[in-house]
Amino acid sequence: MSAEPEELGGEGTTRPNRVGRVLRVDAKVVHVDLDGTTVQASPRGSLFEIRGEQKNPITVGDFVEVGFDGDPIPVECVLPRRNYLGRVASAHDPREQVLVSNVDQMFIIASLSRPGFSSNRTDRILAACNWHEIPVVLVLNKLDLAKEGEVEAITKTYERIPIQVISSCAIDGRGLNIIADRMKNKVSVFYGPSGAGKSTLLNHIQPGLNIKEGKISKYWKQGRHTTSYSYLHPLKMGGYAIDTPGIRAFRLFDVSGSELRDLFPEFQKFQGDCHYVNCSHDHEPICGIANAVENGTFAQSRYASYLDMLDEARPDMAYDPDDVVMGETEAEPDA
Ligand SMILES: Nc1nc2c(ncn2[C@@H]2O[C@H](COP(=O)(O)OP(=O)(O)O)[C@@H](O)[C@H]2O)c(=O)[nH]1
Ligand SMILES: [Mg+2]
Ligand SMILES: [Zn+2]
Repeated sequence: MSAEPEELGGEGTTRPNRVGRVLRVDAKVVHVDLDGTTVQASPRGSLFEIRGEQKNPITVGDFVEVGFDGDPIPVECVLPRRNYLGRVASAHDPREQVLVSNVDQMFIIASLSRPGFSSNRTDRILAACNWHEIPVVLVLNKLDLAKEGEVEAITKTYERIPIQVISSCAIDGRGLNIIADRMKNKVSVFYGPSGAGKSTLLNHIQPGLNIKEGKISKYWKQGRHTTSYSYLHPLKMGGYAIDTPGIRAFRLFDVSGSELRDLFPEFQKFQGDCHYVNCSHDHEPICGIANAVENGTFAQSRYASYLDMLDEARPDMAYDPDDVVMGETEAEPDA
């Protein structure tokens, strides 16, 4: 027999929870899309107990089950994620903050001026996307403000990795078709520093979204955040775009030194020249990466980003001299 008709739902009958998708997360409520209607729901307290090392139990893009009873109605559970993007929550909170989930691709929106391009920030996000196996496109926005040769130099560095690089101008429309073509029927995240043009680009790609944009002013350097929460926007062309607030710092969560090396795919080409198989490309005397940086075949900026992240990486257990490998040598008490 099929389930009870809804009108009969009362005490003693159980109605199956409805599955919806999280559009936005506020402090107390989450906005959930239920078959085209947005409802506000409140996470069950139990969701906060099972999150482990994660700061937030629910994020934008999650599929959730919501119940019927209560005001606001409860989010009962979060369905397993296909993927997600995470980082260290903040300098004061070492837990993992989950930024978005269930996405097909990330557009790192960097700007060429106001704010200027940061290779360190770009490389950090790029490494995080590699870690979480999220395909990436790098967008160099504000093409109208680019210094001569800048676009070519940055493009060359990132195409070597390789990733796709699109230069764009949200003011005159250059590059927008290429971005839009890639977004069709996909879930895309727009991520990058505040003021890079994420919201402006999305407003052009889908007129009518009416996302608030930052005003041009001499105070832009103070980093006013116009977009203060992430939002999953359904797209008329098919798919979704997630607009995010600007980021300042980005630290990879729980990645070890050797794992970090694998997040720089260009190392592969040169690491055969390293003297040590497990070379950290940091202090070793004969290092293929350091050589390549010296002779200009590996970008100095990427190498600097790597060393910066290596400083923060979790030590590799296997190389920790105090670590006892299980089952091999049991530490003997001093005789
Ligand atoms: N010159 C120029 N300004 C842009 C471009 N794209 C966006 N802006 C401006 O940059 C400011 C910040 O844009 P906004 O979309 O709010 O950035 P967001 O913080 O990344 O969402 C706004 O004043 C935009 O008008 C561009 O391609 N060229
Ligand atoms: Mg914005
Ligand atoms: Zn090396």
